[in-house]
Formats: sequence, structure tokens, C-alpha cells
Amino acid sequence: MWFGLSPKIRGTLLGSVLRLDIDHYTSSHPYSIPSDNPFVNENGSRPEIFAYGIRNIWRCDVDEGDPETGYGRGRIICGDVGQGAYEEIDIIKRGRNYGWNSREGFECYRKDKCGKIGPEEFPIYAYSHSVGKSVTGGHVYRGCLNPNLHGLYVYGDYVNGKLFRLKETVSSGSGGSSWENKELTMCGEDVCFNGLVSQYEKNILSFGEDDDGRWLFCLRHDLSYVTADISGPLSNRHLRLLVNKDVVSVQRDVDGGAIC
Ligand SMILES: [Ca+2]
Repeated sequence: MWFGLSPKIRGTLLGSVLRLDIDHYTSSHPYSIPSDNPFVNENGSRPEIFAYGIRNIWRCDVDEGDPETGYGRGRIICGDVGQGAYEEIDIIKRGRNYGWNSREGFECYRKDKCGKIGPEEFPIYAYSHSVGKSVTGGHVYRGCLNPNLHGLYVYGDYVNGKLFRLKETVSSGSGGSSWENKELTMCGEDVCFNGLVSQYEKNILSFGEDDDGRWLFCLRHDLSYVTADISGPLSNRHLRLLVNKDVVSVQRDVDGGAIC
């Protein structure tokens, strides 16, 4: 999505994250506008907009939060696919500008605009196209089955199938956070058990977690397979049907410490 130099970036829904009240519709829309949306009183701006300056988000996740402290609960974390150089992970905050198309990742994309668009919200992490070429936004694992994944944001790259995790460290003073990235390696036959597979094809589409705390991801090839045998709610079908075939276990290469 491209906005050129238009100052009316908030006058279009393109490239924005929207916040809608879908429980109450109006005569003109199948939704209503929450009164506390950030731009409801700004002339020329679409009141649906919650955040803007997005390029092409592919999958967002709402953090369930730490089960003991509640830390992180409700955070919206998204992968935003880049143009030609950088892929980024963003935490979506109310009213913030995520920079496109003046900036791609942390770097300038349009030098005539870069740094001149007012306050910007930078990614929590970005990687170059030497690492991967199309981010698939991930999932903050809060389940009990894989304690080594607890609190980690696990995401991937659609093009080369790599998996990564971001680990957050909260600064004691400012309350800000730093995010450390690491590639995740998959288990081999000597580690996998219960029939779990260690091999998967690339083209990661999405991530999730089932009620038992199994960490899951969906692959392109298997979407046609699972849609041929749908039962239950739409939101559950991929996760449930992928359990026996495509669930993978992640090697314990990250910090342990069971909390369940
Ligand atoms: Ca951005």
C-alpha cells in the first residue's frame, strides 16, 4: 500500500489498523465507531483508524499475557511485510504512525519524507532481506506444554520457512523493553516423540496454540487438505486438523523455567 506524499494519510483506511465495534451496527456500516478511537474528532481522518503507516501486515497476535503477573496481556503484535529490503515486527499502539512509506523497518525508504512525518513508532525488531523476504507474524506462547517457549514471540518467514523467536527484556528503570532475536532450530528424530514431525515445508502462513498448549503453525500446502474436512468453528479448523500432521516441537535451545 502506497501513500505517496499525501498529507491525508489518515483520510483513507488503507495501511491502517482499524478498531471497530462489531456488536453495534449503524444504518451505513455493519459496525459502529468506539468513542475512544484516536481520531474520532479529527477532521479529514477516518474514525475507524486505530494506528496507521502500515505497509502490509501479515498476521497479528493478541498476547494473552503472563498467567501469573498479567504482563503483556492485550498487546497486539504484528508482522509487517516490507517492500524490498526489510521485514518488521510491530507492537500496535493507539494513534501511532508506523512509518510507511517514509521508512522501511528502521531505515529510510523515501529520503524526501524520512524523519519529517512527525512522531513515529519504530518496530520492536526488523530483519533484512538477506535473512528472509516476507515475515509471517507469530504468536506469544503462554501455554504449559512447552515451558521453554514461555513468553517468547515465535514468528517465521514465508519465503524461506525459517522460524525465529523474540525474547523481551524489560528495563527496570524506564520500563522500556529490548527484544533479542534468535533463529529456532527444529528437533531431529532423536528428540521428536509421539509421532511429531521434524520436517516441514516452507511457506509458513500462520501460528497458533491449542487448548492443550500445543504450539502450531499452518503451512500453505496443507490448507487445501484441511479445508476438505472442516468441522467446528472456522477459527479452529486449521489448528485442530494440523495437530497430527504438522505440529512440530522446538528444541530446548532457549531459556527454561517451567511455570505451570
Ligand atoms: Ca514501519
